[in-house]
Amino acid sequence: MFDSFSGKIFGIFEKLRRSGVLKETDVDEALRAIRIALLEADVSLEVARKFIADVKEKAIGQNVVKSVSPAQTVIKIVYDHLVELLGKSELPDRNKKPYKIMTVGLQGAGKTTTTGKLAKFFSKKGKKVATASTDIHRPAAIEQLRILSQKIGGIVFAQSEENSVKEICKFALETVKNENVDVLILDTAGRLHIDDVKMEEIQEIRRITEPDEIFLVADIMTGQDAFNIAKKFSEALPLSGLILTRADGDARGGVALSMRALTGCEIKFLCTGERLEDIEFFDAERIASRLLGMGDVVSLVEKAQENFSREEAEKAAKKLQAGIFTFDDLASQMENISKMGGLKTILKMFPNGGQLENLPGVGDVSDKAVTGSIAIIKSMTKKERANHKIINGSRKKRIAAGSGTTVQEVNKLIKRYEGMLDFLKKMRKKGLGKMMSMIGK
Ligand SMILES: Nc1nc2c(ncn2[C@@H]2O[C@H](COP(=O)(O)OP(=O)(O)OP(=O)(O)O)[C@@H](O)[C@H]2O)c(=O)[nH]1
Ligand SMILES: [Mg+2]
Repeated sequence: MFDSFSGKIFGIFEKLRRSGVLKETDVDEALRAIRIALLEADVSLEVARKFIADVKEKAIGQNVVKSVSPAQTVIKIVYDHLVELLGKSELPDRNKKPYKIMTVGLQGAGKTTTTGKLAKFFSKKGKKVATASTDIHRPAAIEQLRILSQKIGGIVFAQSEENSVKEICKFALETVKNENVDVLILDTAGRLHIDDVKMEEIQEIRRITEPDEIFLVADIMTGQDAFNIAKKFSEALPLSGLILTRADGDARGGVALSMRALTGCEIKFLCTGERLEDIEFFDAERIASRLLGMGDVVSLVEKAQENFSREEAEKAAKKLQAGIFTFDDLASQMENISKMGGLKTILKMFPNGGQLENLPGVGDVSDKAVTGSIAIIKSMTKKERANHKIINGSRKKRIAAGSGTTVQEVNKLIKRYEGMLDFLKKMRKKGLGKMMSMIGK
């Protein structure tokens, strides 16, 4: 969603960094370019204008041109303001018990899916979670949530058989009490539009259940409409936060960038896909780092921790640091990559990773190709895996036959592997330290 914006900003900063001695006009030019990038990302004129004015004021105040590292100082100022624009939000108070969450929103915004995602999110944090649906209007809506909850496993489906919202709420509350549930997530029916009569019903659910959080689920693909939706809902209900869905689509990101400024509502979560794990806490600092092409090492590490063990990760990191990356490592990385949501997801967290995705041979690494590659590596001998240089023509033929692939495919994989070795060398040279110093912390 932020790829194009992030790519442009990265370009602007690269230019600044390269220019050595900065002049006032260089800074002005960079700010103008950032303003255009913001507008192109669909940020409203008003927000973009204020952003640039604030950054400029700060830059003049700090006399960046005369500072020790002018480019770095400008980047730091932009970063700080971006964090402010995105708006820091508090992680929901998970220690209150029972902690009751209600999701509301327009039809098809992704409420039910998000209810499932939240259930998984809290369940993974060791909480006993219950879900229930008050959507008595759409046939199969309750069934949809039941299936989702079952898929997660360990979730209490606190659903009454009764066909009245009031009874459903009461039953859910009783179940929460009887089963000692930590977190209750209540799904509601979609509103066709904000003036829908069903708004009355939401008020009723609210009165009965007294939720700690009312999250508005809004589809980011609706673009500027999302602001009006958020504004109107917040007039009718005390919203405690927003959850933006379809952040995986090709929406331009302006909604996420300006939602906080325009509505004052905290963005709590971003949803980035249809799977139950495609949800992330909206952490302004991390997103700002990603936006500025600085990568998001923290998210990357967290994602890795969720998917493989610490020892395994440490072992792999040590080897990488030493510049060792064999075919065996590649096979196990490939397996880990698919566990972590695929290469595209991971690359986005690297500095300027959105751009890496477009490199030839990177973006097209499909799941099928990954399975094929693993088969090829498994058909190699131990020696071949440790040293690819010994793989000659006849060895290639044997490997292809053994893996049910062709010599061309074996060649392609070896080439790609060599590319990775090269990339690794470059990454080692650039170093993590430089990335961190860019953030200035
Ligand atoms: N790509 C993508 N699809 C999503 C996301 N969240 C939800 N969806 C999809 O959007 C569709 C609608 O999602 P639901 O959760 O049923 O939406 P809802 O708001 O509950 O819909 P109603 O109950 O009919 O109002 C489903 O096909 C979901 O898989 C997301 O973050 N990304
Ligand atoms: Mg629904």
